[in-house]
Amino acid sequence: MENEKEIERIEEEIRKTKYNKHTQYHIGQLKAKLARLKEETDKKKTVKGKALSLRKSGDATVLLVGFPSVGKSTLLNKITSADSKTGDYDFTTLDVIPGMMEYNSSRIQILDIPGVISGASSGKGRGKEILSFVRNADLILIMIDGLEQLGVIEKELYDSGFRLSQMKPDVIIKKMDKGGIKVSTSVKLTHLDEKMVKIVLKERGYHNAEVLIREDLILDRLIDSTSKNRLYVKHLVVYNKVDLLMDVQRELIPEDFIQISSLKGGGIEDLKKAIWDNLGLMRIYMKKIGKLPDMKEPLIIGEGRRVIDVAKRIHKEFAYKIEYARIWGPSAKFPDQKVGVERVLRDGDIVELHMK
Ligand SMILES: Nc1nc2c(ncn2[C@@H]2O[C@H](COP(=O)(O)OP(=O)(O)OP(=O)(O)O)[C@@H](O)[C@H]2O)c(=O)[nH]1
Ligand SMILES: [Mg+2]
Repeated sequence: MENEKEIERIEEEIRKTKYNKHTQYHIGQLKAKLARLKEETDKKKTVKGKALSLRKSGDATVLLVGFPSVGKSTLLNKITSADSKTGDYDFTTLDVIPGMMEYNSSRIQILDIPGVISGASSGKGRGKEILSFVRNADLILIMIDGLEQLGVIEKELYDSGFRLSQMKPDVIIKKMDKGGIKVSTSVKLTHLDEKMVKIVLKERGYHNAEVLIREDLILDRLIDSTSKNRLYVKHLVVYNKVDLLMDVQRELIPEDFIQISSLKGGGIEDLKKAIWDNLGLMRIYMKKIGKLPDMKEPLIIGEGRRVIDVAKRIHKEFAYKIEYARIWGPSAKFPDQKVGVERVLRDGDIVELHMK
């Protein structure tokens, strides 16, 4: 309770204070303190309210969020197969409606959590509750049926620690035993200086540390870099019910939003493809020596993975046993190319593993 009052007071002060040369360090300190207080309250909540757990199922997990009645359930029914098996959930305090979408031979779990955003407009969002729950979401789909909803949802997710389609701050903080706070940078900082870094780190509980900054940080990202419960996850905005809009209204929708009609079916294939593209998955077809490749059930694995990662996925021990591979398909320079275990694969490759 004490913390909550203090949080409100600081938020108010930050709102009222203009950011300039004279106030910047004070604001920096306030923001860092705010982050600390919020983390403390969140921790208490998690202990009391039982951390929710989600068993991962399928090749990737997508979280669907949006205001009530935007059409989340309608979409889920349309893109997931009714008979597909889904994971088990701890329904302690949240309703989760899971569905499994099959696409490009992969199984993508889509979670609809009604009520997450409903409280946002009243300032009582449940975003924080779901934060621990969805730590392993690979993609967030924000569904809207009006442009004005987006800001509210984004703010709710931001306040809950989500950093949508952002890179993790390129900052390394190493705790030390003594020596105070030492800051080194590999780029010129144009938004803040060493003094600010020290103020923020001290407020976040670092007294002796080596900090290496490798991007032109802004204050909020500096604070993010000192926080453990930030979630850097990709997102897509899906504009639903476009069947109700006139052409002139549709033209106002930003180009990178995916326009669909869950009810009539328009845009659904584009959406599925966008989900696949943003998850960064690849299909690797396995071939046994002397046999034809299995073109029906590829191994689904993240982009940028190597031969050795594929081997490991098939059997833990293969990591030590594998000697080389033969490959066909998009990444092979020629069919039946012999490659080493560090070779990075591409979507659609056929791989034959050779053991020692
Ligand atoms: N015209 C039109 N109506 C739609 C579309 N998608 C959903 N609806 C309608 O919108 C209403 C709400 O849809 P739901 O799928 O239940 O919405 P929801 O987001 O799951 O709502 P909550 O579970 O309450 O959060 C229903 O009457 C749907 O038929 C669409 O693409 N076009
Ligand atoms: Mg629903």
